[in-house]
Amino acid sequence: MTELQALIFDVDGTLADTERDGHRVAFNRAFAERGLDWEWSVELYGELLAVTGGKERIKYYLQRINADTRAYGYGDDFIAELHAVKTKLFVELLEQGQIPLRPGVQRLLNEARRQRLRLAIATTTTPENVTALLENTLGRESISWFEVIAAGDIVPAKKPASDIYDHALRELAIDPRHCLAFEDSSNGLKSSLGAHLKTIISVSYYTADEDFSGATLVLNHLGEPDQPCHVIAGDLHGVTFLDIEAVRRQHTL
Ligand code: XBP
Ligand code: MG
Repeated sequence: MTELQALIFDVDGTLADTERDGHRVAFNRAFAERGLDWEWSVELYGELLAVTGGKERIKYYLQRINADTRAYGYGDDFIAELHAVKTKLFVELLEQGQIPLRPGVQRLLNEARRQRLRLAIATTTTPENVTALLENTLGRESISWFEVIAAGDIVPAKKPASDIYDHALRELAIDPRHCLAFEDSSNGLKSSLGAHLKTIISVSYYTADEDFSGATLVLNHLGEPDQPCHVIAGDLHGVTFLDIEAVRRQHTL
């Protein structure tokens, strides 16, 4: 019997659509603050998202896209310091309430807690970003709702490697058959599937056209009673938003 016991959530794109108006804006502000004339447009940032992790993304940009010869002198310490500025600016955006949770997220978390499901997070993003997002949307005490917050550089290989989900599962001391993951991107899906997790996708701004083969269900968002979601792949069995009963049904498929 593989009863559902735990839900593991990605953060960026899944809990909130953070990339275009959050991370991208913070990167550009950090570049300006450090006197760099780099500008990541909405379109360019979509390409850069193929690389998960902010520090890794800056490095890739310097190696492959920015032909500025000054860039050759920018080593890992410089990138780490620039990225710390970006994290500070991203947290400021969250504190200003600029980045809301996606439809259905708060409702589903509340229902999961009422039904005593265990909760965890598995994300590429920096731990401060997770804490700030939770605190500024769900309140300070919401950090404690999550038994495990697996984030950032805690594992050597970021998504699409399965390491971050493997780590979260180890910390939860649970078999993946008792869990279900929530993701928004193909890199995230590769990671969760690599950890043998059934996965529900809610596509986000940058990921709508990605390949989600292997996902149990693909939605435009999780939906609310007054805001029906749209099924992109899979079967929601006639309901118009994802509640825990629907999650349990997906888990048995
Ligand atoms: C999210 C990311 C992150 C964020 C930025 O991927 O790729 O890098 O863009 O966060 P996922 P940091 O949702 O698949 O976990 O700058 O803190 O790395
Ligand atoms: Mg994501």
